[in-house]
Amino acid sequence: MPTLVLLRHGQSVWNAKNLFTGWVDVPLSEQGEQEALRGGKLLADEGLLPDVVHTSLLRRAIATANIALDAADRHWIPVTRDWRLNERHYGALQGKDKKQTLEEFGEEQFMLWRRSYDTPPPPIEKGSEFSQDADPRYEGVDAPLTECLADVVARFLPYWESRVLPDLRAGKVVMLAAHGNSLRALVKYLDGISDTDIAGLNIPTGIPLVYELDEGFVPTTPGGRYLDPDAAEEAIAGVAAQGR
Ligand code: DG2
Repeated sequence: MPTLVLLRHGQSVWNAKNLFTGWVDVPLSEQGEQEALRGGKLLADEGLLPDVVHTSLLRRAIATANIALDAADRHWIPVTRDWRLNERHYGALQGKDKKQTLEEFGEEQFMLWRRSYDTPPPPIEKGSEFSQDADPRYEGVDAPLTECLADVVARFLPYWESRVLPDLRAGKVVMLAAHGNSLRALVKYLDGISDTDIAGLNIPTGIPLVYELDEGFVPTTPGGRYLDPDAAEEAIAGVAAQGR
């Protein structure tokens, strides 16, 4: 049965500081490294050994995959990295404090920017401190200046179809090491979640979420299965409460 392991990176230093991150390339915090290690141990304990891994171009996802795969003794598997797995570009909010943003703009606007399906934050100014326009890793990419979740679905799905599905079809256990919102985009697609209901879905850091898929690549258990459901439940509440 095709098996997909989704892993949001461990806590980053900006997650710990409660800052909007998006495409800013911040490292894991010490806690995040521990979460990645725990994620890898959970995979090993379960005997769920990835054959290939796909990551974003951001070091928090890359480091998480490295640490987790090392812990599961799968550090040697083939890896593919692509900007299409990147976090949602958070536009002009990148680098801003979530609590201050909530206080300044109010709950409704804050949640529209964080969780609505189709309202992007204001675009980031080119050349500003947290923009990526001079970053060589995006050479040749029509990099966005902001994104809503619908934009992430639109840029992620071509990658899913052209790069991930062939691995699943070949019978490989596929791990995707990515981000809160890029994984929300994929889960929305896999589980057929509505544009409205996806607002209520949050993904915790560092806990593997496993999907078994049928021959049509539809999840056999909607929502998949977290390898540590109690820790996931607690961490999901923490993500939902960010900014408060
Ligand atoms: C977080 C998600 O992304 O933030 O960009 O700030 O997964 O890369 O840490 P990640 C960010 P929220 O949408 O949950 O506020």
